[in-house]
Amino acid sequence: MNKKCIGCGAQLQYTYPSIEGYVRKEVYEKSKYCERCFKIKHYGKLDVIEIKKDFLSMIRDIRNTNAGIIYLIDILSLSYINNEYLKLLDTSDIVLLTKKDLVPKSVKDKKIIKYFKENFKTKANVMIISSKKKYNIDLLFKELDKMPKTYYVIGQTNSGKSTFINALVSSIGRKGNITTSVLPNTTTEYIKIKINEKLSIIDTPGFIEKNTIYNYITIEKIKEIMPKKEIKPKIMQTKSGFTVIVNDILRIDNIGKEKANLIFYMNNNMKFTKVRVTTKDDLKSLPKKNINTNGKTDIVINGLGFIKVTTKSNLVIYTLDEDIISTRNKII
Ligand SMILES: Nc1nc2c(ncn2[C@@H]2O[C@H](COP(=O)(O)OP(=O)(O)OP(=O)(O)O)[C@@H](O)[C@H]2O)c(=O)[nH]1
Ligand SMILES: [Mg+2]
Repeated sequence: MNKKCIGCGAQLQYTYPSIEGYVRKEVYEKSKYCERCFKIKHYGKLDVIEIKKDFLSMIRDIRNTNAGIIYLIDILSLSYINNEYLKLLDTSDIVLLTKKDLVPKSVKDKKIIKYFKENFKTKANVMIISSKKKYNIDLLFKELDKMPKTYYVIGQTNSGKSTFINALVSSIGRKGNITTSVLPNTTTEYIKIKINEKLSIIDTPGFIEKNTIYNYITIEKIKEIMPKKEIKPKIMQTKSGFTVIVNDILRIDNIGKEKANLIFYMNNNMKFTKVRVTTKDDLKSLPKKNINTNGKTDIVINGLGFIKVTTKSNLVIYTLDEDIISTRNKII
């Protein structure tokens, strides 16, 4: 048995149904995909499998070769707190900020790049892409073709690595076969794609961070709350002593003396409700974090989106885990 799934990179096997790369014995010979990728592709059915990898040692191994590194970060999840993988930015040749199509059109690329370079203190070549809208994919291809070699595409799970490689492959008129999905750990092993004689791209399994909402909710929920279209910011003004509740996932209490101005950048279908701080609900029993804003603060709920707070406010945030809450200087 030495065939690999062209969707996720796992070694195909017919012995252990709950382990990566499984196909039924009868179809092993003719299968190109493992059963899980086949189900994702044809039925949109998602099964999560856990991968245990030491990503930092994986990157060390990559650095010991002549290969380059392309580091992908989902623009909506940009956060510089609690992220041990950010030190990898410095050894990356190119940083791609992905899913530009979700960011309001009024926000210019230049502004995001300037923000990123200043706040993340990197000298890497930073570009903004949307694989979904094929935005900047041709430009990037030209960049890579100037310095052709083997590049590893790395980044957090769901940052869009496989979707990006498929877009790159289709920009040169070929078909991108790698499986992509909203579930964590879609790609399980390296997948090498030869673009031309000199240029190859290797897809890798994504890093799983502790501080992302994906670790705390079901796949159905991930599908429901992941932003899918250009975000229309939702403005909520909250008086002192009032609370904003967002679906059944987030609660923000304004415990300061002044009104708070909150602008939500999340899935456009989220439901917002205002109640008094004294109102008890299930969200109030969740982990919480006190946040003081200075009028130029974004509160990032990693995986869900972010809230720009344009007032000096004293807030208490309740959500599934306090580690998914962080702050940064405002991006927009
Ligand atoms: N809106 C939008 N969604 C995107 C874009 N790129 C990827 N996605 C979505 O993001 C989700 C994750 O994409 P993948 O390409 O599977 O992410 P990955 O980084 O390969 O994830 P792992 O294999 O788990 O490490 C999927 O639902 C994609 O459709 C983009 O440019 N725009
Ligand atoms: Mg992938």
